[in-house]
Amino acid sequence: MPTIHQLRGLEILDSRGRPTVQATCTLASGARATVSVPSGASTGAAEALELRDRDPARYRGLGCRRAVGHINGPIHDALAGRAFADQAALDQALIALDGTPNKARLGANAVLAVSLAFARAVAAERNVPLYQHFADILAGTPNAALRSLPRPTINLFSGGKHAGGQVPIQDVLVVAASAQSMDEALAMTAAVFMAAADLIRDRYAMRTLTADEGGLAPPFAGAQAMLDDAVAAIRAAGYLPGHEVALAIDVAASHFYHDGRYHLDGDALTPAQMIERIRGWLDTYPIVSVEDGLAEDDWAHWPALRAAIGGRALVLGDDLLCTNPARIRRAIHEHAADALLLKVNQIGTLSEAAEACRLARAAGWRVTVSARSGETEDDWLADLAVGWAGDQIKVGSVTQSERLAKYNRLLAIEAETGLPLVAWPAPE
Ligand code: 2PG
Ligand code: MG
Repeated sequence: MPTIHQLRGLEILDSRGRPTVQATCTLASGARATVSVPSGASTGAAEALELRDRDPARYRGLGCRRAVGHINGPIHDALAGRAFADQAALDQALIALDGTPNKARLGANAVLAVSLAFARAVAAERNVPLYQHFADILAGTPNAALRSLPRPTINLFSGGKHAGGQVPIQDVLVVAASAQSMDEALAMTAAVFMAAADLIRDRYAMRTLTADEGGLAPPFAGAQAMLDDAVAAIRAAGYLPGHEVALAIDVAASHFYHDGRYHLDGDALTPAQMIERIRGWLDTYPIVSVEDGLAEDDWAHWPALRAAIGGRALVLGDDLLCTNPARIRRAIHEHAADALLLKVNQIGTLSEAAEACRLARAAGWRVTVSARSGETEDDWLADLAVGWAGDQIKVGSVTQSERLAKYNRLLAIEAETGLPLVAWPAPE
């Protein structure tokens, strides 16, 4: 049984230059692993609490010394010398030690770093690849079968909180629908990205300056211009929109929803009008996935959104669900969505994220495994997406090393396993 010898935390910097948490777990066997955790900007209100120092004199209050102190102090003190039968036992101990519903005492950043570092150390102790260990954790058995590689949904254009809010829609993503392999999906997406960069230079007289997740972020006139330009880039790269390359969008609607209205492109839309707007986009553009088409607290209208677009595009919940099993249960019950955006730091332990994944699967939902806008060079997310058989992976653009670390790891896993790319979306 894996026995924890030592836990150590370190404050490091993420891709935005903001502090985040790294943890190293050493087991009694000598196996040792280090993990870094990401951080969001367009966060859901129901996410577990990311503990920040709130000292305005240092990193504008965003320091993580308290979270790191919790790893080196109370978490190490409580867990060192103890043996844990499995990941669930370790995570239970962390949840009990924290004692709050949202990890507010120790910090979800501290708790998740330990949860993941333990997983990676145990994988090393078992001498199995991390993706296999993740698969075994989800299945609850060793040597669980691996199914497929996730199809990447790759950031092309950015807006919202990741790009200074020049346009309300947060992401327009490229889906290499006809790609047969990860290698092909990345090459196709890179071709679209380069075509888009040329188009942006000509149309907006802009260099290829990129947003938080590496997407292009010119001053689009509105959502429609963003989507028109994406389709133009697909064509310019020589692909047939919809058939070879499709689009996914993260509307991130929570961030422009106030007083019951969606403030989009100069309009103040009612929820019904917002749903119609999205349906109109689906009629015009090859969109196969719509994330957060409505706001996180607009529960009353999500079922109507699903009824309007379900079957044509995924109705993907991010802020709505926050990888939170209770919220996912409610969404399943109310037919509010049909796909889960899974971000482990929204909930704070691997075991709770696994429960979220199992719930979604049992309801017949698709699962998109997602990075955060503030990432690190760590690549564990690629292993998680393969181990948990994510249908999609969302990591950001094909630029910037904190994004490419995950794509490069997916290429290595593809070469190692020969797994096929998941069949989605269905060929037209
Ligand atoms: C999202 C994520 C990733 P953030 O909204 O889906 O794109 O953003 O990490 O800022 O929450
Ligand atoms: Mg989102």
